[in-house]
Amino acid sequence: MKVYDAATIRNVAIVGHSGSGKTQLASAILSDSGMVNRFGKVDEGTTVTDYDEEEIARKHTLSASLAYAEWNKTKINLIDTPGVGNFLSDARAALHVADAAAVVVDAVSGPMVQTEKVWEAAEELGLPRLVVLNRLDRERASLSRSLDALRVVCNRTVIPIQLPIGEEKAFKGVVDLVTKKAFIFQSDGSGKFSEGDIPETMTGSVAAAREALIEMVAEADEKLMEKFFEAGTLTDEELVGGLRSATSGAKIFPLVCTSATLNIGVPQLLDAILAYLPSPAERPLKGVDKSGAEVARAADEKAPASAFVWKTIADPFAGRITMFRVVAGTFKADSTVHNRTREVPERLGHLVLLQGKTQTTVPELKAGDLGSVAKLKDTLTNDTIGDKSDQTTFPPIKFPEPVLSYAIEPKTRGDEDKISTSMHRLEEEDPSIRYSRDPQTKELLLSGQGQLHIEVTVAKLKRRFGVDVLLKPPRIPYRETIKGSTEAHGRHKKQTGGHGQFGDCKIKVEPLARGSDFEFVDDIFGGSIPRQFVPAVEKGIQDARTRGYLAGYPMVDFRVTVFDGSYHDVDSNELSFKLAGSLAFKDAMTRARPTILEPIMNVEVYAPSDFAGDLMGDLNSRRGRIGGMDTRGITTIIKAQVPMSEMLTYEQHLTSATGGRGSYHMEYSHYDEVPAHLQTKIIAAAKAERAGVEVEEV
Ligand SMILES: Nc1nc2c(ncn2[C@@H]2O[C@H](COP(=O)(O)OP(=O)(O)OP(=O)(O)O)[C@@H](O)[C@H]2O)c(=O)[nH]1
Ligand SMILES: [Mg+2]
Repeated sequence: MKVYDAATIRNVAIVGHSGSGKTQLASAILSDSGMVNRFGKVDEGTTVTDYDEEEIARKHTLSASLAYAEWNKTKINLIDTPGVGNFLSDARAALHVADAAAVVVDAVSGPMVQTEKVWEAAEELGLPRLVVLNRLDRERASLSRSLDALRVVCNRTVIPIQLPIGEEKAFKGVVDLVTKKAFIFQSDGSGKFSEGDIPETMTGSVAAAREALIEMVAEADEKLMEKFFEAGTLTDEELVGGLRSATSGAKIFPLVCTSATLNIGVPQLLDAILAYLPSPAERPLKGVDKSGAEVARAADEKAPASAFVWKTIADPFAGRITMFRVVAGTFKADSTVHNRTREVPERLGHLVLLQGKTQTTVPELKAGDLGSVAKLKDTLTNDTIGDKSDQTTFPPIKFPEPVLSYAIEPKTRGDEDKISTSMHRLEEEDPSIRYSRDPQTKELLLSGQGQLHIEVTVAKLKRRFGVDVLLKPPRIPYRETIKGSTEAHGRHKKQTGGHGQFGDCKIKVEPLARGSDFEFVDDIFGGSIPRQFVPAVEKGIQDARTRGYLAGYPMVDFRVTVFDGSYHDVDSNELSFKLAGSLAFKDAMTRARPTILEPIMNVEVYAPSDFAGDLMGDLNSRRGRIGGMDTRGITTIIKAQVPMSEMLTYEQHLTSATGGRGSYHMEYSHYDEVPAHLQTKIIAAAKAERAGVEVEEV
């Protein structure tokens, strides 16, 4: 494989809602550019970018993967990303290292909830975007309806640069509005096409669409606007130049038309990527220098080397595979680099390009390219590696906090250690999961973005690391807090015979604002509790609060002030004051009006408008608070806040209620008090669960 310089590279993240055809599109691109001999199909499990067994079995991309195509002497790096909500963090990570996004949209459903999410993520990064309107061969596919919705959901400046020839089953090619050429494709999926004149029936619509495109391009640039007013139109040259700079500047979002399964429109998409999207040479990346000042790093291959790690794969055989973008300089195989984030040296072995899972070694990688390396020792996702003289680091990708936890249990006794080491490897690969141990029940907890995310993680654990675990029902991370203030007293005394124990403290407890967690204030004057024992009081209270009071959930959002106490010269020790602290906490809880908090989620539901009434009724019955409703074309968007405990079965409900045409996105919002009648149930359940599990000490 050739080594490319920045000007002959394009880095494109393929993003969009699940099922819009991203993976199939990547497959068509690889086939049309001659990178593979066989046109892989998602439905047959033969695509390059969905190579993982889990992806093949589920027919969904679950992890971002890399591929590259050579087109007109330019290397197009593609990152195929997941569209399923649970896995969207990988799409966000990909956008961080891409210079542009291809936002794939299903021409039947139009933009959906994850389309909007990835659009927002690209917007935050200021990324240029092409909209790929795919699945135009399907029944009820529509450019005009999709465009109406896209203009509301995404941006007013989404503008077709092509029109489809033929509708639904008869979709057979595209008209390029810039060159006014028509491309008619063979129906065998070979991607072969013939060039011809615009079909007569389309001359009117093509002229109108071209006019709209010219106006939009003129509007994006003052000089062009003047020319447009003078001449009433733009020359072809002005149109191409204007479209390129407006697209690169993320002012205009050109739309192209495809069918990824029939392989229609794909070569024209590649032409558009080359013509209108920027190369890395045109997009310096923002980093920070040693002093924390922002710096822009241009893709200069002669500069000191610097690369950003955006993804890590935990392979039990090949070890860690580290995927990075060379931001500046040149990386050479078999060399030593410096990890700037951790300040440790790293030895690079083979540098590889990934075509799905297939690795090709290259002697070097230049600025602007995406590459990988195996078996790095200390480097993880979000690190910066490079020349030791280079002080730049790049801002980390923010991964979402887990929203749901399941208890897991090894199927084979004694597998705990194996679970722990394997889970740490998987955490390196996927920073949106968390593995921990429940302080109350001592159960192993696996936390992630949703049920599917957890199931996939458990499947990976089994397949890659040979550890089989049992998934228990999801747990809601309830919290406890107090609503009242009170003073309380705790005294631990054991002075019968031998060396005694004596600890005694008085505390005040008071509620704090939501999200403040816990504060401890030492307000002891005059030595009523000797200095060295105050931390023991705090420790006793800390231990007690993590065990909760009502139902065993950690108590948060309150302050404890220790203001008095007494001690015994001989019998007082740390343990006694710890126990006194714990007793004072329990005493306080009898009067501080403890209550249970539950996590509330921000939920956005997208569905065809006919379903809006039913879906709102359902959200209400889930104790949801509807925050707003919006109609965008044929789609209604409902925003609501719903307790997490009511959302566990939502996925199944939405699918069956809308025949699979609805989608939703959910993320953690805040904690709120659980209604009293439900608290009773939670307390009873906690009691039942604990009976026989653990008897509290003290
Ligand atoms: N009729 C038709 N089907 C398509 C087209 N593109 C993709 N499909 C089918 O749609 C389904 C989903 O395609 P994928 O490429 O896996 O979609 P994706 O966007 O990668 O989905 P995720 O990986 O879940 O985000 C598969 O069954 C494809 O065969 C198309 O242009 N026309
Ligand atoms: Mg996919």
